[in-house]
Amino acid sequence: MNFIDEAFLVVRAGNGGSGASSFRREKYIPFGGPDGGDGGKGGDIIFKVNTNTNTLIDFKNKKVIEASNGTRGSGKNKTGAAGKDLILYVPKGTVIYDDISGQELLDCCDENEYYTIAKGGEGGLGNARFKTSTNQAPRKFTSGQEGEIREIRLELKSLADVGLVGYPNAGKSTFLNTVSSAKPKIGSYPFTTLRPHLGTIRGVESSYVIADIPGIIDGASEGAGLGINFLKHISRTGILLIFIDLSVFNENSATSQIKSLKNELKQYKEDLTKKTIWLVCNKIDLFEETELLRFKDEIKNSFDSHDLFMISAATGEGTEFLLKKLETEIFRVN
Ligand SMILES: Nc1nc2c(ncn2[C@@H]2O[C@H](COP(=O)(O)OP(=O)(O)OP(=O)(O)O)[C@@H](O)[C@H]2O)c(=O)[nH]1
Ligand SMILES: [Mg+2]
Repeated sequence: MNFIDEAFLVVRAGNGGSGASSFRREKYIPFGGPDGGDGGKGGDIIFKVNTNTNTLIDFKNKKVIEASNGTRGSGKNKTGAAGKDLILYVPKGTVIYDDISGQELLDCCDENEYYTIAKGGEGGLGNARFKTSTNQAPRKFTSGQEGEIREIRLELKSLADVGLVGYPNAGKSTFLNTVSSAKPKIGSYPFTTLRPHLGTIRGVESSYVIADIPGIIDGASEGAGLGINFLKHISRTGILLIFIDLSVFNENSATSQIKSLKNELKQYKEDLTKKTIWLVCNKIDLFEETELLRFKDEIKNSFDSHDLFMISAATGEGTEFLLKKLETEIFRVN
């Protein structure tokens, strides 16, 4: 599997080069003054967003990443060469934490930005800098500063407006296929989706992004199924859609399904349950109107505070109405 959404690294920026101690030696100038140049600056380590990638796989086997050092200054007031900055490309939405303190350092969301994580050391000063009226021939120079070193953790938290949550087979990926140009795999077996997929919806006035993630089962927070770590990809969304599979609906399990899913969300992060959560009953094409009304009533009885939608991801019925509501809600939230 080439999808990785967490990586650990040590980044070390380049050291500054040392200043030089040197004196002019030219024909016919017996006592040339000091001409030792400064050392070059060490290279920075910089993160940049690459919108063509959606995985941190490139960092999987990397442990230490180093930028090059600045070189030593030299005579004739020559400054040493600066170390080359090292640019590391990450997917949009990669958050970088200090792995020791846990503090968030950078959130790489803007593809036009350069995010410097470790600064290269400044170059040392050459002896030419130390010439004064009382000391015309200083030998003093300084060494370059050390580059910054950081132990960091990279975490990809996808950027999306809407997240799809549900048991496996509920039809989350079918929905994303129907309403966007994203093409996550669809299958009649659980855990067809193994990594998040993002789909852009071109609304009437704006575009927004829906994230489809692997299905969640009871006990996912304790590691059952594919676990709940994928929930990080919907942690930034404003709205969550809980998908309910009507084909496995029975009167006792409908409410418990929703309760379990909400509980797994809570286990991951309390904040997730504070988002706007809408309930989406999928696969209405399999039922008569009277049955659908019965399902609706039952869910409304227990979860009246959540908006409820009835759709068929396969035929597209009800999806246009849902998308319209989503667009309005996203505009309202922003
Ligand atoms: N009849 C009917 N079948 C549907 C509908 N939506 C999805 N399905 C079927 O349900 C099965 C599961 O669909 P997926 O979209 O893969 O489900 P998922 O929620 O993404 O599942 P995971 O990726 O495993 O979490 C597939 O066989 C789909 O063809 C629907 O509206 N009506
Ligand atoms: Mg799926």
